[in-house]
Amino acid sequence: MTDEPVETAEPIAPATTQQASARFVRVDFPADGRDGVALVTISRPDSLNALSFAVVDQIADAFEALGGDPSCRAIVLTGEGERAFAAGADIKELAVQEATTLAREDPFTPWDRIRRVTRPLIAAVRGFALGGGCELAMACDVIVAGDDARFGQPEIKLGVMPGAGGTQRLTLAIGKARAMDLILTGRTIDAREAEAAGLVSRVVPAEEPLGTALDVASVIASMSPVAVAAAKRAVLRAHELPLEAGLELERRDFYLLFGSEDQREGMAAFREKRAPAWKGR
Ligand code: CO8
Repeated sequence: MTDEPVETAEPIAPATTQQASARFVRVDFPADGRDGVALVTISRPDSLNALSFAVVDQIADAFEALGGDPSCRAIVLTGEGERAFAAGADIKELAVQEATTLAREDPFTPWDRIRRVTRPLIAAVRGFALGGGCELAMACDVIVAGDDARFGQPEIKLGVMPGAGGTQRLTLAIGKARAMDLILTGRTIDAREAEAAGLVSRVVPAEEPLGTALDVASVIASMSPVAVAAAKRAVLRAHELPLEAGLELERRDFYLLFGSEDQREGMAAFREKRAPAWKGR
């Protein structure tokens, strides 16, 4: 796989770069009894899995394809190698961009596609999750971090700011005071500090995030897909809506789940002391 820096004096048009033909994202289905789980791997280890426009586009493509596959019930996202989940946007590509090109081409639209993924997304983070890499982890629903992970939004050191959700999601995750500290100084934090701040779901030994993330995905995949989709939607609304609107929508979806076969099956199985057989409807 070629992974050469893009060398051009011209601003790069998104999705039509020289990189667009290279594959930087792999999709696997772990063949170890983890039914319903897909693994998406960002594979640019020589660049610490830097997120060029093409890479983010390929991640969004992979998520959308898996979202259309009823046999996929949960998706794990990770970065190739031990050094990084993703060390941010591809600085070599970003460096040559111009405001007018960015405004015209709007190359961050794949991030909107990632936001709309209905399958649960579990990030398995080793090493660096910086800038766009931290934003990508935060776009996932659960973050499992190795104790070697480092999180941060160092864009300020490059004379810019987070651009793919960092100012919003980091603030929602860890609060204004801590988010301002990280975003305005560019300081990075380790996995333990990230866990204490509420940024990550679990911290595990350095070599274990992928296995743990696959286990988490496997548990989620064993639940009713209808209930999982509704629950994910409702939790995201806590971030997107004022409390009153969020509570109203949560209650409506809760009521609606009582129109599903899975609700009847789940509660019947509990009463009959057996495992539920989900129908996904
Ligand atoms: N972009 C491009 N290449 C990178 C990046 C990156 N973000 N990060 C690392 N690399 C490359 C290095 O250039 C180097 O390549 P080469 O061997 O060809 O010189 C290779 O990866 C290894 O990196 P280092 O030698 O620097 O490794 P170190 O262990 O010395 O340092 C660090 C690791 C601290 C992670 C360091 O590489 C670093 O600071 N990287 C940049 C981190 C950063 O600033 N990230 C934010 C980028 S801006 C951003 O994300 C904006 C978000 C906007 C929206 C998102 C759109 C996708």
